[in-house]
Parts: sequence; C-alpha cells; structure tokens
Amino acid sequence: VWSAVPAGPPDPILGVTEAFRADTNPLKINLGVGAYRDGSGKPYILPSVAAAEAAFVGQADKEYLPITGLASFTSAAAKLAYGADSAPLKQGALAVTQSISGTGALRIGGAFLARFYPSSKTIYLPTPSWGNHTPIFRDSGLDVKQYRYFDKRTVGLDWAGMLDDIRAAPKGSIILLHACAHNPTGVDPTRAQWAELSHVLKEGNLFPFFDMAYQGFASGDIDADAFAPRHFVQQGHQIALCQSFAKNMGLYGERVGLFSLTTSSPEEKARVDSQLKILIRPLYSNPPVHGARIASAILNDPGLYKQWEGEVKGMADRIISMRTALYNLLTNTHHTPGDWSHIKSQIGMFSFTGLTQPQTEALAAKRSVYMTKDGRISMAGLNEGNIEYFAESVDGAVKG
Ligand code: PLP
Ligand code: TYF
Repeated sequence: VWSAVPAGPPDPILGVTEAFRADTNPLKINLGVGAYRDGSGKPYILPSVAAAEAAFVGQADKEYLPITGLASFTSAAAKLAYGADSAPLKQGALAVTQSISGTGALRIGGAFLARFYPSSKTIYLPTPSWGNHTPIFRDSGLDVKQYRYFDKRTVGLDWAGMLDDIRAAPKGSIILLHACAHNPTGVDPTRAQWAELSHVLKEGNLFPFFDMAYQGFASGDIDADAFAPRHFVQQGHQIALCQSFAKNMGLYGERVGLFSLTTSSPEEKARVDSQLKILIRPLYSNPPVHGARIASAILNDPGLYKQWEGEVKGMADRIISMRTALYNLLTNTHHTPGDWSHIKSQIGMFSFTGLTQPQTEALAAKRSVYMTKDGRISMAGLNEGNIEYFAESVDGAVKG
C-alpha cells in the first residue's frame, strides 16, 4: 500500500542528537538541541517543579480536562505573560486555551487565523526562524513568507532590512515575532526598536503573532522578557500569543503551553472561545493534565512562585556566565581570529557563532563537537567541565 511513500528528511535539529549518541569519544559535546543542562551537563529538574509535583502525585485523579484545559493554569499563565494589570485580562476580553506546549499553541493559532482572520492568509517569518515554524504554519493552512532579520556581516539585527520588508508586506498580513531570545540567532530588537515596530505594524494594519517560548530565559526576569507583547497590547494592538513552559519550567516532555488572543470585548471573547473549542476538539479533544497541574501549583502559590523565579534566574545566569567564559577563552586565551563579542551580546538559549558549515562538519568529525549546520550552539550545553575543550576546538576549526 505504501510503495509510493517517499522517504522524508530527518529533523535537522534532532538529527544532531542522533549523530552525537552514535559517537564513542568520551570528550564529545552536544550543543545541538535547545534543552537546558546544569553545570555538570545533566538535565535539570527544577526543585520548585519537584516540590509542586510531590504534593499531588498519587492523589490527583486522571479525569479529562475541559477542551481548553485547566482553568487555574490558563488564568495564571495568561497573567504571567500579559501582567496582572493588563487591560484585556481585566476586561475579560482575553480568549485563552491550554495547548500542547509552544508547538501546539502555534498550530492552534495558525489554524484559527487560517479559518477566521479576515484580512490575510499570509504569515511573515524572520529569516532565519525556528525550523518548525514553516511546516507548522503551512500545515495550518497559511502561506509562509519571510522578512529579513539577521545580518551575517554584523552578526546582529538587520534592522533596516526588517523594517523595509515589514513595511512592504500587504496590508493586514500576519507578522510572526519572537517575543524574546530569538531562535536560532540570539538576536533581539531593543525596546526602542520594539516601540518602532509597534508603530510600523499599526500603520500597515498588520497582525502581530508572538511566539514566546523563552519567557524568563533571556534576562532571568519574567516581566522584562514579556516586554514586547505587553507593549504591543498597551499600544492598542490585538495580538496572538503562544507560550511554552518547556524551557522556563523544564517541563519539555510534559507539553505545557498556552495560546491566547486579545479580543475587543467579553462578548467577542466568548465567540472566539467557542470556535477555539470547535477547532481543538477534533485535533486532540483535550490537553494533558499532569504538567498543567505542576505549572498551576507553581504559578498560584506565592512561595513556590518565588522559588521558581529564582531557579529561572539561576538558569539564565548560568547561560550568561558561559557566554562571558567562552568569549574570554576565544579572545584572550586563544586569540582566535575574528570578533567574538556577539557571543556575549546574543540573548537566550542560543548563540549564532558565525561558524561556517564546513567548520561545523570538521568540529563534529575531528573533535566530536556537535551543533546545527548553521553554526548555532545551545549555550546551555556548555559547562566548566567542557568549555575549554570546546573553545580549543573552535579555535582549531577557525585557524584551519
Ligand atoms: N518556538 C520556538 C522559537 C522554539 O524555540 C520552540 C522550541 O523550543 C518552540 C516554539 C516550541 O517548543 P515546545 O513545543 O517544546 O514548547
Ligand atoms: O530549537 C531547538 O533546539 C528547540 C528544541 O522538533 C526543539 O526548539 C528542536 C526540534 C524540535 C522540537 C524542539
């Protein structure tokens, strides 16, 4: 029956992990996938998560959640993103549903806009963007186009190109924005640039669709990292917002996320809610309960919340300290040719190193150092035990 099914390509990010697993070199390093590792290279179970989970394990029933998820979780998660004093929240005009992590939020959002957004079926993504964005939005029924974002020459933001392309988008188009800690580049607009983007999107009647997979992970401050979506809402935009608790709570495999849309009134919200349910019901009926209970316990208990904030900051700070250490090793210890200051200025989980594809291939083949072919490294994969070997390897690859 399936003789005509062609073999498809493997996921470019998860493929790196497969190659890493097959390598027997004891010095091997995996900087491919964006998953946090602690100072000894191990996955990190946040103590706040362990405490929240311990309090209900074996006691909570396994009944179905409602279609839009656990209400105590969705209301607290919305508050986390928008801020407690956000107008649409206070007015009861925010349509919200739990989602299968950030990916599921993007998919629900894409499908909702494909079905109901009246002005356009085209979403513009930054170049480059997270590799899964294009298939998610295509499969949702949207057309995918690009705006310029990253400038290879400066290893920074192509601000002029970004503005030109967004200004040139047809009126009403959907613009995907990474709220913070842009994946894969680690390059974010400044607050002044966000403010200008807000004006430019207003002028073009463009629809801001935020992907916020790293709230708290960028700066270590939950509120600071939510600046962009909050600013757009304050400026009167109606927005879509996707949240993930994979990174900031380390709940990767629990699939905890949120999708929300600001609406103009409680009455409009009720209509949007009803259509979100109609969209979700035939997809997966209702979301998983376990991780949502963990996140709900943390977000609703002041003591656990405070503890969690400290743990998020701890993860962000460890990543930032690895940026400084790597910069110092390349610049001061090895005198590696080139300017490496972008390693310190880039934000969040990743650094876009500027290493070329042949250099990344040589690093894997000769040094068992694995990263994606575009030269992206997950900073969280570095620690005091492996950073010197990594810097020495990069130095060797650059000097050839
Ligand atoms: N959006 C971006 C930019 C990401 O980097 C990721 C991956 O971590 C996601 C969304 C969704 O991840 P998840 O589905 O694990 O929450
Ligand atoms: O970019 C990353 O590494 C993270 C993790 O299919 C990830 O977003 C990678 C691939 C994937 C799901 C998550």
